[in-house]
Amino acid sequence: MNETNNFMTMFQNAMMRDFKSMMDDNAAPYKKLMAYYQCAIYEIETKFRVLNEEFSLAHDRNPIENIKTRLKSMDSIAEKMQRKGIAISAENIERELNDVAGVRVICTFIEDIYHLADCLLAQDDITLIERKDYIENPKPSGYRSLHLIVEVPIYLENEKRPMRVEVQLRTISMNFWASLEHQLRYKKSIPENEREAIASELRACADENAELDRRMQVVRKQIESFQQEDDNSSELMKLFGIKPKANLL
Ligand code: 0O2
Repeated sequence: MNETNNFMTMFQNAMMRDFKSMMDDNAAPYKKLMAYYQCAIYEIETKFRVLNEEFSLAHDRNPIENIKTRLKSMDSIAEKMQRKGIAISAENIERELNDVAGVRVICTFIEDIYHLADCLLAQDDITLIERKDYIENPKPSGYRSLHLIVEVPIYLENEKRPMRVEVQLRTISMNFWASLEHQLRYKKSIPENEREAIASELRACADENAELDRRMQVVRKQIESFQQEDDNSSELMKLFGIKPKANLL
């Protein structure tokens, strides 16, 4: 009896070892690929942080409110590959999907979005794969953002590897809107007529948001034009050696 038990334990242990090594063997290419995508995210995020820093020195304000990054989950990757009817393998994921690595840049003003996008695309290690301007051409849902699929090289021990990253640039109000609309998409329990009413209200909100973004940009320009006069006068004061009055605040 004892001999049988020992044999069973040895058999189970061997099975477990085989299963684990099979999982490790199969998981290794995915883990590696996901690590590469994570590195690509670091590269793109750093590029935006550098641009933000430089811009804030030159213009005394930050064009970027926030940067969010995400790696697509294995579940979402599997679901998308199935939807597209493509067999799941590390090579196919890399060839077929553009949005495994995602960087979302939340900007203060619409002009900042286009300026940052131009600055990124002007960098000589960035290749533009696709550009979708949902600000100029909003989706029927009301969704607005500028999407760029770019390729950025990552430098590994023995190789330079181009990796694709989806960059979404949007204003604070576009982001606020998209988060709320995203909830509507994934709440399956909402009855169809309610869903349509909410979607229609969201479309109206998206238009109002767009108008607000436009007006806020005009106000910023007005304020900046006065700022310019302030800067010019302080330059003149410096030139003539006039000391500014102490700021009492
Ligand atoms: P997640 O979890 O946000 O990543 P493709 O990805 O190219 O096969 P598509 O639709 O051509 O599919 O891509 P597109 O239009 O560039 O949009 C991809 C992403 O943009 C979506 O990712 C969303 O993040 C966002 N998006 C696009 N349209 C809408 C919209 O109407 N509402 C909201 N809230 N977000 C939108 P995923 O894959 O949906 O998921």
